[in-house]
Amino acid sequence: MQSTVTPTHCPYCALQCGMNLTPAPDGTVEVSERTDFPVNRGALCGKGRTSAAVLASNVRLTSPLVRDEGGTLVPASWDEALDRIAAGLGRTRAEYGPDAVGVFGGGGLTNEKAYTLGKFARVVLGTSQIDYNGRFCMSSAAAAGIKAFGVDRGLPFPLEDIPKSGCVILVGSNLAETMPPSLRFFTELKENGGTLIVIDPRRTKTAEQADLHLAPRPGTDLALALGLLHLVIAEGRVDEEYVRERTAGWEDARAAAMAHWPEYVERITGVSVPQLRETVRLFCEPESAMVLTARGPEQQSKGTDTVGAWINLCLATGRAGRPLSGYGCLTGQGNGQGGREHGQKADQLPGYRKLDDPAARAHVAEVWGVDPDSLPGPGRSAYELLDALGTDIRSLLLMASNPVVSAPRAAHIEERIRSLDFLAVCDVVLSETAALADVVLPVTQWAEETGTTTNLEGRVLLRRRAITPPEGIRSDLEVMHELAARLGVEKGFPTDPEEVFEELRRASAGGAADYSGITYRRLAEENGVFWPCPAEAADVSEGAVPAGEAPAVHPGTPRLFLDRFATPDGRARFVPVSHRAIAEEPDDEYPVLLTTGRVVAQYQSGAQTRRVAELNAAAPGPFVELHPRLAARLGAAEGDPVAVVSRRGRAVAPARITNAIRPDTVFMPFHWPGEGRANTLTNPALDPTSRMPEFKACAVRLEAVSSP
Ligand SMILES: Nc1nc2c(c(=O)[nH]1)N[C@H]1C(S)=C(S)[C@@H](COP(=O)(O)OP(=O)(O)OC[C@H]3O[C@@H](n4cnc5c(=O)[nH]c(N)nc54)[C@H](O)[C@@H]3O)O[C@H]1N2
Ligand SMILES: Nc1nc2c(c(=O)[nH]1)N[C@H]1C(S)=C(S)[C@@H](COP(=O)(O)OP(=O)(O)OC[C@H]3O[C@@H](n4cnc5c(=O)[nH]c(N)nc54)[C@H](O)[C@@H]3O)O[C@H]1N2
Ligand code: SF4
Ligand SMILES: [Mo]
Repeated sequence: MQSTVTPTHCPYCALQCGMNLTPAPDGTVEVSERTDFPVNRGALCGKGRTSAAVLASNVRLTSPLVRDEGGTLVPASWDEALDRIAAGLGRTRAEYGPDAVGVFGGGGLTNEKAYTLGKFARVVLGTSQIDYNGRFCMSSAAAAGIKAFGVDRGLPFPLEDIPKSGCVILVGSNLAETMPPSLRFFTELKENGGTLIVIDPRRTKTAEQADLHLAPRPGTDLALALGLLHLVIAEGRVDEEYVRERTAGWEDARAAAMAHWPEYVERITGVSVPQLRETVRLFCEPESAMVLTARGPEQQSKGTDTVGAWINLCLATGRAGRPLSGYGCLTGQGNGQGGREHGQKADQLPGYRKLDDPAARAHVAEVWGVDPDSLPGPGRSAYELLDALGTDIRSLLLMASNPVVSAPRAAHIEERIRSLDFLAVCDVVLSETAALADVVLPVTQWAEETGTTTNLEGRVLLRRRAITPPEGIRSDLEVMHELAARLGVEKGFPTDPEEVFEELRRASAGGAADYSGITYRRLAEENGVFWPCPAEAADVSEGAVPAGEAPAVHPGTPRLFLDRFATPDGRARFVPVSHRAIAEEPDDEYPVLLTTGRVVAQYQSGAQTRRVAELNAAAPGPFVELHPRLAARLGAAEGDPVAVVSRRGRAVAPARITNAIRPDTVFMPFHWPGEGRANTLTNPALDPTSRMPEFKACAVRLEAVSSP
């Protein structure tokens, strides 16, 4: 066993905090401060601090499991488990064709794994049916970013720019709980005289830090942004020169905004006209300003238009592609950025290429050594794929997601998963979804394998192997290598992450997310490199390197759009958008709005964090957050069980009564399975462009539950 300190990064969220790992003689691993990484400078949240607990063999999977004749999952050899998967997937393909085999990935996978999974689906299985959980995450912001700017990189600038800006509007982000070490950048913003505005139906820990907190009705951020743009125009605050020189499409966007009078917007959102005016003043007066969105405005059936409206506000005021100004999306998962770039998305090839673009197909097919015509076309989006299980899709290979807990309308999705002919799951723990599988494969975790992730800033990072995995565990790359061989593809699925990365570099070369100038060696030396980073020094953008000094290598691109946007003509595009209602408005039968989200001590479906004692002590279970007025009407006291009922189902959890939430809205975190599962209730109404489900607003009624 190595006994030295290994600098690496956290397994959980997109901040990808730096940490040091030291193996102890008793087999445990110590997580300690690593101060040289600029994003967190040593700080870690409770999840990162306790992340090594999930490496312990008493909470994780240590052997492949297969379902025996009695229907029980029992330990099996790797050969038996892999043979069964190859047979299960192969049988479906032979009987129903390649598109009857589905693949579902995750934004927690390293770039190497996400890339290999996409290649595995298209080259080995020949299926178009692959998508991943990132569809449920930042897909609306990605779609809006591509429309407006021509490229989707969550933040077009490093986090360290935030404290130097004049004003930041945080739309539907509770980063004090979801990315705690990043709060520092916003505290420094205020110390430097900048203003923080938070938009959230709840007065969250983040909202408590704000100079101004707006609490709109869930699902109305689109109208809110339009109302602000209306005032910008009415008050003569449009940056006409910028609009003329750097944008296109202003007239239509302007007309759409003019139809959204402040009084009308007040009626829709519940945010008062004086508050709208104050927001415009604070946003427009300083030299520079930013808008950052997270899942609040994005996880809506109109998330793409909503983000588009916030981008319009930035463009009209000249706050994009200028120093210390811009629009950014706070991506969520550990590799939420890289995971959306290299081909595990239904319509995508590596390097953020489009699967239906003949030039992209030809480039990638050449790297893969296959005929471009053999590559399938685009497949279904995540919810549509899960909804087709058991009907069009008969077998599924699932890696790094737990949809039984995290998918919308989860009872239906659970039933769809149970109806599959064959399910194989690769995971580190026996998640609620893995428990339904025919075969479960135990895989290595972050500390046990090397690989790259790309954090929310677009910074590509090297996670290093710090310890030897326990006996009997293999990596996702080894799994795909073995399955490919069993399904007749002997070559092209290496098990060494660096070898995969070298191929990814070539596959991404020339694409929007160009990694071709990045190597493991550079990543180890430079503490991360921002994409795009093409291999040729000739491509260095103006100003990035002192004049006359030709760089040996491209320095990477911390800041995008300063000279031009990534559109063919270099101009950003306004989108003409108008308010529309949420897919399911409250009515007499379901009079209350439900919104969902997170708490600081649990991560996602909880598969990992619910196995950590310290985190469970801090966040032991689900709850229903509601206003005292709603609680009184229900006759519920603090801690009483409350039933929340939607058209999709019923969930029960203890009441948490607080006046920090709007009286027309209840909130549930989604980290738990069982009776308190929030996703039993949520509405799978999809955004027409991003195919994002409406996690953040549906109609429910509340019922008192008599305690036993
Ligand atoms: N502790 C913890 N941290 C995490 C995660 C986790 O599970 N736990 N997950 C990671 C991932 S993958 C992600 S995507 C990020 C998510 O990070 P965030 O987006 O910060 O997380 P959420 O709690 O889903 O939503 C943020 C806020 O949106 C508000 N909101 C609800 N409805 C609306 C609305 O209609 N409009 C507006 N403006 N706001 C609304 C909620 O009240 C909530 O406070 O967190 C990452 N970090
Ligand atoms: N109601 C509601 N639902 C939501 C959301 C919401 O705000 N509200 N947010 C949505 C969002 S933003 C997201 S990102 C999704 C996330 O929801 P999920 O996709 O369920 O995410 P996780 O719980 O992180 O699941 C990851 C699984 O992969 C395993 N794993 C971790 N690392 C690896 C690895 O390297 N290889 C393999 N094979 N497995 C690994 C973990 O143990 C875990 O079981 O939930 C979505 N669902
Ligand atoms: S904020 Fe995110 S990356 Fe940082 S320690 Fe916590 S979970 Fe890990
Ligand atoms: Mo996410």
